[in-house]
Amino acid sequence: MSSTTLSIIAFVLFILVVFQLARTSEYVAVLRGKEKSEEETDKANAWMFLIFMILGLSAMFWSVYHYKDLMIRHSVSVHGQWLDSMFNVTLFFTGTVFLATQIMLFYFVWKYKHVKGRKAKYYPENNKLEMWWTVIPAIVLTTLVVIGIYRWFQITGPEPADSNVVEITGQQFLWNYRYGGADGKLGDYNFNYISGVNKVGVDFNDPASKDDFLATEMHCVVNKPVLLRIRSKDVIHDVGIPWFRVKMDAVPGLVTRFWFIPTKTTAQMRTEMNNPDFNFDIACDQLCGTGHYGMKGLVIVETQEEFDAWMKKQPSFYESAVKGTDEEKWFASQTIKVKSEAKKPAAHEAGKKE
Ligand SMILES: [Cu+2]
Repeated sequence: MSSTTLSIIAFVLFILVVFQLARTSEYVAVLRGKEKSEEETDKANAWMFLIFMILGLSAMFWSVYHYKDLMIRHSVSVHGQWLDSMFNVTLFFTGTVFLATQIMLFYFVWKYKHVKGRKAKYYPENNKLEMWWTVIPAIVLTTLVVIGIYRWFQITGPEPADSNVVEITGQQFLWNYRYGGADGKLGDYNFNYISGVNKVGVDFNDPASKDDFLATEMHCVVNKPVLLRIRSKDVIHDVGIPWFRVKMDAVPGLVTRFWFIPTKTTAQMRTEMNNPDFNFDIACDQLCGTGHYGMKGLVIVETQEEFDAWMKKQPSFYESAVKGTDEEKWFASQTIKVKSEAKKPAAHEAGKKE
């Protein structure tokens, strides 16, 4: 006999025992007098409510304390600190209300349990009380929402002029990063130009694209604003960088954006966390397919000098991967002026020339 069958039999027997016990207690009640036993049951229930509350709240506080290290408690970006303080203020108000109402709910069940001869107080309304419990939450919630909207406009507003621009393109199941190169300007793109070689559809007819380079990880300068220009090649992804409190959808056919200022370098974090392997991770925050879990990206935050040295080593994408290949010839043949109508020949799309 398998263990599953045994477990099922045990479970059925257990249910039968509980059922029999309930019936027995019913017979006992009949023998002892119904009213007396009802009062005793109410009393037992009231105490169970009180015990449930104490156990439940203790378990809640214990789990918050026990799992506190699983949370990323300190954000490492400027707007992240705003978001965190908003989160804490919201948690303070909602937490206070939660504790007060839950304690009252269970305590009152215990305090006002059925006792023979006790009558409930008739208390139909109290306008003053109702006014206060409407006005106070209204003020608190309006304040929270107004602060939230103000911060949201700051976060999603125009990026500072000295921002480093990074184009991040999601695809099933990885991230592509493109930098503007020496001129700091990202060249144009067109999804029709996407091929096996031209991974994110860079438009090489745009002079600004000639020095663009593709990177395998994102590099940022500490305390310098970074503007992410977010694209997707296939389905909706989402750029999530928990340490920076960055989260924005990557939507096919659109460029979404998010700017942020990292406040600590990777090296600083490694010392602070006492972890030489520490890294800022990018996760895809949108369930985008079977390989979704594998869409991990890397952000290196470094000093301006380190960043410049890294950038100098990056070969231009055009020079290293396109120049002198069939891809270049194909591009040269493009006379399409209206980009949205650009269409590639089937052979090119299938990547046969590679
Ligand atoms: Cu994804």
